[in-house]
Amino acid sequence: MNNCHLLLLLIGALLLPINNVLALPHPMQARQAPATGDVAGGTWQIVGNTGVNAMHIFVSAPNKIILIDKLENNLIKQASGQPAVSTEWNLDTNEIRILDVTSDTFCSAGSWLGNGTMLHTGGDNGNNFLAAGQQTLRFYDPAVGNWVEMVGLMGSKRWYPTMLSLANGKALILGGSIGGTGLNRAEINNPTYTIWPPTDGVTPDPEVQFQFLIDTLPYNLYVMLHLVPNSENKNLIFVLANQQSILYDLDTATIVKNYPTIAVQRTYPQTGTSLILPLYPETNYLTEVMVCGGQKEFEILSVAEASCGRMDLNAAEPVWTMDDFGGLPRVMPDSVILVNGEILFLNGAGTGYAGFRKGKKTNPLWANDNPTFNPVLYNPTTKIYAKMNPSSIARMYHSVATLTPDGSVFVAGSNPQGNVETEVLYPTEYRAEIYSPPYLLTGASRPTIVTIDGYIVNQGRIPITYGNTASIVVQLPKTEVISFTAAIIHHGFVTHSTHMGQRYVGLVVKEAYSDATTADQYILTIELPPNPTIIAPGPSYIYVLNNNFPCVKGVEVLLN
Ligand SMILES: *[C@@H]1O[C@H](CO)[C@@H](O)[C@H](O)[C@H]1NC(C)=O
Ligand SMILES: [Cu+2]
Repeated sequence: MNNCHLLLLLIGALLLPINNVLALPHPMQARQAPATGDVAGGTWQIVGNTGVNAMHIFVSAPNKIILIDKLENNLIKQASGQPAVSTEWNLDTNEIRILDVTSDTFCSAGSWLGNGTMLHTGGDNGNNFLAAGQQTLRFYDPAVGNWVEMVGLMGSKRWYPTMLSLANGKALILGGSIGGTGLNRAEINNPTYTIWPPTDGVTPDPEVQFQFLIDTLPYNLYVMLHLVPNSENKNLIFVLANQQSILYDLDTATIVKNYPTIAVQRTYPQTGTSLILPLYPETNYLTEVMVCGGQKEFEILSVAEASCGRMDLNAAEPVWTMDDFGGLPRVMPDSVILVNGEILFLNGAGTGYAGFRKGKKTNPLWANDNPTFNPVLYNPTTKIYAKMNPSSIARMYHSVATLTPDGSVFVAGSNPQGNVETEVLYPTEYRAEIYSPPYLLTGASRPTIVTIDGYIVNQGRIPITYGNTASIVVQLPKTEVISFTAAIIHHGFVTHSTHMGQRYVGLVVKEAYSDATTADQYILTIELPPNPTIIAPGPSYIYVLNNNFPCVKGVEVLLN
C-alpha cells in the first residue's frame, strides 16, 4: 500500500459516518443550461391591468412590483384626486394598489441604496397639480409602502439621467438634460454627476463635471452604467453613451481606460440595451459587457440595428466581438438575466427610434414601428440565440420587463405618445403579461428554499454579509437526481431599456448533504460574494437551482 492509498482510506474513513454527503458536480458544467430553446419557446399570459403605464418598474418585494408612469391622464386617481402616477402590482393576486406621487416623474431613474431603500430621481416640469420633478429625490422604503419626496433638493435638473448602486452603498446619479427633448444638445445638456447620500448625509455635494457627456452629444441620454468588479473595493464604473465607452474611477474622478468605439449609436433616442453578463467565481468574475440593438440613423423609416457587441472589460486589448443579435433588428430592447444565467432579449421595435408619435392620431406617423413581438433567448456560454414565442402586444417606447422571483418575466407598458390614448394602433398599454421561459415549462421538479441561516424565507429580508457562507435548507424529492447550483440576482430598476444595476452572480455551493432526519430536505453551504464590487450592497434575491432548473421562488436578502 502506498501513501496515496493510505490517504484515500483515511478520507474514506472520515466520510463514512456522514454517508449522505453529495458529490458536487463541476460548477461551470452544472450551470450549463439544458438545450430547451428548440423544445419550447415559452408562454405568454395577459394577467391584468396596471392602472398606470409601466414606464419605470422595480421589484420591491418577493411578490410586488412598483410601477411609475409619467404625468398623464390615467383614469385611476391617487388620494389627492389627481390622476395616479405610480402603482404597486401584486404578483400573487394581479391587483394594484395606488401610490402617492406629488412631483413630475417624466422621465426618471432609480437605484437601491445599500440600506434597502429605493432612491428615485429626476423628471420634468410638472403642471398645476404636480411639482417640478427634475430636482426631486423620491424614496421608497418597502416598510413604509409609499413614496416620500424631497422636491427641489438635487443640485441640478435631470431629465433622462441614469442611476447605479455603488460598492459603497450609495447611488450614482449621472447625466441627463435639464428638460425634455428628442435629441440632447449643448444648451440643455447636464454633463455632471452626483452621489447620494452626500458626504454630510444632508446637503448635496457639489456636482462633478463629466466631460464624457459633452463628447458623446447628442446621443447621451440614459447612458449605460455598470459597476465593475475589482479586488480593491473601488467604485469603478463602465460608462457607454453614443458609440464611446470608458472605465471610470469614481473615487478619484479619473478615466482609467478608453474602450474602442462600438459600431452604431446605442443610447437614446437610438436606444439599445446593455448588461454585465453573469459573473462566476469559477472564472474569477471574468467581466464581460454586452450591448445590443440600437439605431444607426435618427430616421423613422430606418431599420433598427441587428447587432450586439460583447467585450471583456479587463482584457489587455479590449475589443468588441460582434454578432447578429439573433437575426432580429431591434431598437429599445430589454435585457433580462434569467435564473439559469441565460439572457432574454425582448420588447422593442424593428424600425425607428425612441420617441413619440408624430402627427394627429387620425393620421399618425409612428416614430417606432414594426414591433418585435418575439423575444430571443441567448446562452452566454454557447453564444447561441433561440427565437422564442411571440407576445401579441406591441411593447415599444415606454415599455419594460423584469425577472420576477419565481423565475418568470413581468412585461408591461408601451405608450409612444405624450398622453393617454386608447383608440390608436399603439395605445397607452395597460395590459401586463407574464412570460414563462422554457425552463419553467419542462415539468422538472423545482427546489423550494425553506430557510437561509435559520431564517424562514420571504418574511422580510434576510441579512447576509460579503465573504461569509450561508446555510440553506432546500426541499426536493429525494428521488430526484441532484446537481445543485446557486446564484444571487439584483433585479435593479428598469426604464427605457436601461436595466440600472441589474446583476447576476453565481455562488459556490461548497457543501451539500441530504438531511437524513427529513424525508425531502437537503442542507447546502454556499459562499457569498467576496466584496461589494461584485454585486452592490442592498436588496437582492438568492436562487438555488437543481440541474439548472430554478427554485420555486428566490429569497429576498439584504446583502451588506
Ligand atoms: C437609507 O438612507 C437614506 C439616506 O439617503 C434615507 O433617506 C433612508 O430613510 C434610509 N433607509 C432606511 C431603511 O434606513
Ligand atoms: Cu421617456
